Amino acid sequence: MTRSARIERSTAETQVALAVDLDGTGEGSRTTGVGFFDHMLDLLARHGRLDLDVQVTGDLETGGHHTVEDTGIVLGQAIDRALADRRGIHRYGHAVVPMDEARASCTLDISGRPYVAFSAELPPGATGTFDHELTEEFFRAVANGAKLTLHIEVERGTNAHHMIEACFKAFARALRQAVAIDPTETGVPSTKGTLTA
Ligand SMILES: [Mn+2]
Repeated sequence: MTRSARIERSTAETQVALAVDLDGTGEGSRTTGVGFFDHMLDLLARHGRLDLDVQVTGDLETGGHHTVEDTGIVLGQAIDRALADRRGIHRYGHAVVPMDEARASCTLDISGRPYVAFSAELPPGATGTFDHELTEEFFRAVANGAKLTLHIEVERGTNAHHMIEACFKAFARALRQAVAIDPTETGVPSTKGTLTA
C-alpha cells in the first residue's frame, strides 16, 4: 500500500500541481517561483522524508501570498488524502530544532480537527521575495487541509532566515514522527474510533 496523493488545483490566482509520498526519502523538485519558499519546501521534504513534487505558477506580480498559501492548501489536502483512514499511525509528533541562534518547536496531532497555534516574533520584512508573515499563512493552510492540530513556536532567534528555517525543520520532523507507522498499533489510534471526522 502506498501512502501517496497527487492533486492539481487551478484558480484565477495560482495553478498548483503537487504530489506527495509519505514514505519517501526527500526526492522530487520544488518550483514555485519564490526561491526562499522552494528552499523551505526542500527542507520539508528532506527532513520529513517525503517525496514531494511541487510545481506552481502563481500571480507573483501581487507578491508571494497566493502562491505560498495555495501551495499550503494543496499540500495539506494531499497529506490528508495520503493518510486515508489513518490506520496504524503514531498520530502525534514533536520536535525542537535549533538553527544557529534560532530555535523552533513544533508539536502536532493528526487529529481530524484543524487548529493552529503559531507564535513567533519574526523580524518584519522579507527574505528574497518571501514575506516573513507568509510563514504563518503557510502552516495555517497546511493544518486546515490536513486537519491537523498544529502548534509552532519560535522560541528564540534574531535572524529571520534561521527562525523560519527552524520552523520548517521542526514541522518536518514532527510530521515524520506522526505519520510513521506504529507496528504495535493495529487500528486507528483514537478512542473515538476515527481521526477523519
Ligand atoms: Mn537556509
